[in-house]
Amino acid sequence: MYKLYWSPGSANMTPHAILEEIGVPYELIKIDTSKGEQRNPDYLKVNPHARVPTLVYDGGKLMYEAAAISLFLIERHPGTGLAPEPGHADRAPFLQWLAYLTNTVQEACMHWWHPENFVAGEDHQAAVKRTTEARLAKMFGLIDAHLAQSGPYLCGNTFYACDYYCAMLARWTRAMTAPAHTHPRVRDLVRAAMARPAYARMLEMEGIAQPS
Ligand SMILES: N[C@@H](CCC(=O)N[C@@H](CS)C(=O)NCC(=O)O)C(=O)O
Repeated sequence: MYKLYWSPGSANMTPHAILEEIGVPYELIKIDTSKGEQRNPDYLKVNPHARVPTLVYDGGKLMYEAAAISLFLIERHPGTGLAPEPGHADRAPFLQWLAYLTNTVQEACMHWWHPENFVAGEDHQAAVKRTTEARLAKMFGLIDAHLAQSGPYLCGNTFYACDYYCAMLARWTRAMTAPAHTHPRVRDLVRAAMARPAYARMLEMEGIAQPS
């Protein structure tokens, strides 16, 4: 049975929704990052990077990185349709979007949520947040333009795990001046994710809501 270490609304959202899509039994182990539980010695043995999510599989093997966990789970459980097979025409854009979202958009979100990890001093941190917010607005603007031209989903007509990832990151912008879902096509994508029972169950289980 899988175990997923998670914290409400964190990068676990996507792998958590995918576990719900797959429908296998799994155990959730809460690590409340708002209380600093990711730095508890016991959890550091699980993930020395002090981050969530971490997946436990095959009776004790450990894996972290939300995008990698997502792909790993999908490939282990064929039939979800959440990733195009190698050779499929959607494979290249799927990999592109998943990597872009986790490398670039997610990192920018981390600058906004945790400017103290990047620079000292309140003024500097406020400046990092302002700059990051403008960068994220531009990124989601470009995503919105792409969806307008080639959507309704990131790879066209099929909803994949990269769309879940985009919906998750859109939620992370909810406290910004111009949240991602104020872009109409991004909003439609978020609504499409929320309309999937697995994503809706994940939101409920994590005790979180998503503006859209
Ligand atoms: N690249 C990692 C990042 C995970 C990550 O940053 N998780 C955040 C929550 S969204 C976390 O654990 N933060 C705790 C901390 O920064 O101390 C992934 O995608 O899994």
